[in-house]
Amino acid sequence: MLRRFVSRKEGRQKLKMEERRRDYKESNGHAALRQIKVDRPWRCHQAWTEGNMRHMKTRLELYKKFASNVTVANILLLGQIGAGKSSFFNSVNSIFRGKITNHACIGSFGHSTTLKYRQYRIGINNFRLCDCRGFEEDFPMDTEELSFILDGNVPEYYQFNPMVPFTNHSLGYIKNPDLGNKIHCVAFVIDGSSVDVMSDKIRKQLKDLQITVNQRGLPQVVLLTKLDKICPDVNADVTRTFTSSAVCAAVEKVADIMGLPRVRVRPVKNYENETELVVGIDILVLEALKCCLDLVDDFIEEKVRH
Ligand SMILES: Nc1nc2c(ncn2[C@@H]2O[C@H](COP(=O)(O)OP(=O)(O)OP(=O)(O)O)[C@@H](O)[C@H]2O)c(=O)[nH]1
Ligand SMILES: [Mg+2]
Repeated sequence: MLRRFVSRKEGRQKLKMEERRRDYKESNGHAALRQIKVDRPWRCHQAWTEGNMRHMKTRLELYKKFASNVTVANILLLGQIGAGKSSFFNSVNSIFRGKITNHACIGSFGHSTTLKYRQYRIGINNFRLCDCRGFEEDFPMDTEELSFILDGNVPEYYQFNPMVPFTNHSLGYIKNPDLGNKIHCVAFVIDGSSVDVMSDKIRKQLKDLQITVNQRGLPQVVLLTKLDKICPDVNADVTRTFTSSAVCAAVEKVADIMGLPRVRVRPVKNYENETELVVGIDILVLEALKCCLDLVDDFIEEKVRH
């Protein structure tokens, strides 16, 4: 009975999404799919060479935290279901392992694919990508639950239940986490191809979560995924990301929605259909990761000083 109810509801949601997409396309003359190539890149970026990619990778491998009680930087991936949070971890992991890996379960199943809280450490690197369940229109993420995650009270492998959020009575509650257990940077993961059809409910959820993040003074980044779906040119070759007006427009729109400077919106293409690593994809992912780690440094420095 519940299954039937849920699937009818999902069907309605899908229809609503399709309607919004259609309306948008009609009113914009397929603007989202039309690519106007700009002559000059709209943002300075790393050269798309293998040597440069290797250099970036090495620098991140050498990344170290300096505060005594913080040895590993914790970056939380937060976003709507299917935005590409787990795929981002898989992409980073693939780059550092030197081959395509699918360690984290990914997919589009109507509800969140990620059901457990995971703190993935990539190799022996000094950073962790913390992956959690995605929120939905009708199953928002509880802001109290987010507070516990940010403050380091939630144990790894905690099983999310949208009906029963985490509390200080939940199994495994970590009582006195130190700075090393807390989140040091939040990366909002947003599906670039759905920015134009983002519902008011999802916008409101993002804003509500952002308030909780802001209360802790935590730095924020947006990982704008699925660039290949925004622009056919980028789909053909990711090195066209910074000359794509469609990607530029999506970055501006998301910066506006989130109230963040444009530079905090990092376009990425996750590994999803590739069988081999691609230098361009690596560079976008590594640039995004570096941006997060630079912000972690500033945050921890500030925390240690006060
Ligand atoms: N084309 C394309 N597909 C992507 C990209 N990133 C992720 N995907 C696909 O999007 C779907 C959802 O990706 P996930 O990584 O599972 O998304 P998630 O945010 O972890 O989702 P939940 O765990 O359900 O909250 C998968 O089918 C991925 O292959 C991307 O950059 N481009
Ligand atoms: Mg996931």
